[in-house]
Amino acid sequence: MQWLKLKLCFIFIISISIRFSSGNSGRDPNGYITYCPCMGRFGNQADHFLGSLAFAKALNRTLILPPWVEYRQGELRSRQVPFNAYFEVNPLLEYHRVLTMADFMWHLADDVWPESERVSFCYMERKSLQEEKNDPEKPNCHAKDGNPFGPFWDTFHIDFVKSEFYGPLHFDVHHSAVAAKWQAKYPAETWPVLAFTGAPASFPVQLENCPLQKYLQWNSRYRDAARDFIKEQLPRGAFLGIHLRNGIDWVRACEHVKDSQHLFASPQCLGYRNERGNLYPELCMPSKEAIVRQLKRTIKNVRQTQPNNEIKSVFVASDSNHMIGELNSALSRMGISVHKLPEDDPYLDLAILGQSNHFIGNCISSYSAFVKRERDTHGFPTYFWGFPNEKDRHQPKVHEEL
Ligand SMILES: Nc1nc2c(ncn2[C@@H]2O[C@H](COP(=O)(O)OP(=O)(O)OP(=O)(O)O)[C@@H](O)[C@H]2O)c(=O)[nH]1
Ligand SMILES: *[C@@H]1O[C@H](CO)[C@@H](O)[C@H](O)[C@H]1NC(C)=O
Repeated sequence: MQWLKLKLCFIFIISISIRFSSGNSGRDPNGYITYCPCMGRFGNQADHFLGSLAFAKALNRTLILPPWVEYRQGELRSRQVPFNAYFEVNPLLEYHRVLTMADFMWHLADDVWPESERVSFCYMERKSLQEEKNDPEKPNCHAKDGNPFGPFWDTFHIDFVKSEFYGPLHFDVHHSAVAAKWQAKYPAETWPVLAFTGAPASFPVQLENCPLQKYLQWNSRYRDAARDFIKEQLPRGAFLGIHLRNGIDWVRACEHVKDSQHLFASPQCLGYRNERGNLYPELCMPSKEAIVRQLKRTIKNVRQTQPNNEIKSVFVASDSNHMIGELNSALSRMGISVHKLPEDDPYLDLAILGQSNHFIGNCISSYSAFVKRERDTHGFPTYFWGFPNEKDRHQPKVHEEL
């Protein structure tokens, strides 16, 4: 046992010295980007993260990894959870220079970003909700106005002394020469840190940035917890993971289906230019009957096409109604058991869905989109509720495309 301890100790020392030589010690002459993931919950923030990572790379600035912003029922202020509470930092370094916000603030901020030089960046003036703060002579980003804006920067005791309006510059580094324009307008010598009031990225995530998901890897805590759950709680054999997004907020979100071409993550199944069709309600909110029908169809399909790797169980992730009773009674005759986590954990749900042999997600949900992107990096299959549209199923053309 002793050699193992020694070896671990050795690895530990090496990794410490790597940390100091690469990330923490030196100041990046090409500057930094920091931003508040101030829009939406995890799925939205993850979309924004990938875009921000690509943006930082295009500008060749180090990306400061923001904490994740979380909302708890009954709390007025958001909570900030360190980036590495869920994900590894090191794999990201294979793509680009990054460091956690805590590392930056503790080790570099005094030198790189003194309090008197903290400028917040927004596209154009943002009005404060408190009317008396709006000075027509002095437009401002009001970067700390409201929740989660204030609580986010407060986590690291950051206040801004000035605002900078960067319009008409934008973040689409893939389809324009805008990165060079950023560098020309905001050189790192005079602007060592660009601090954005929101993510420097689009929502939903651009197609070009989806593959960056491969650098976003669950930390060992989540990898182990997912593996243990699968091994200990699910019957041996393949399992089908499903995401049921059906809480009351979702019912309301789905009302927007009728007046849009795209809604949230819908390009993941419909295509960014609606190449694979237009929105319809069942994509957002499938009926219970449709869910059961699609589950049975998927399980039978896998039985026929992969007889050696039959689906033995279904793992359900949901923000609201897991339908465990209904699904168990519908599927038990097929010899399938239905499972969920004993305690709600949106991150563990995601990590398990990422590992399932098959996955049915909600095309509109960016939470489902996280799972799809992760699975795509492994070549694991993803399907969506109500897709393709049952009404089109008889038309051979749609079938062929898929
Ligand atoms: N535990 C758990 N939580 C979920 C699940 N689905 C959604 N949620 C919660 O609901 C949030 C949904 O917000 P996002 O992650 O931004 O994704 P979205 O589905 O596009 O939803 P909106 O942004 O609210 O329109 C998640 O971050 C979770 O906190 C689930 O399957 N399991
Ligand atoms: C990008 O930044 C790094 C670190 O500051 C630097 O070593 C490298 O030369 C830069 N690359 C370009 C193309 O400017």
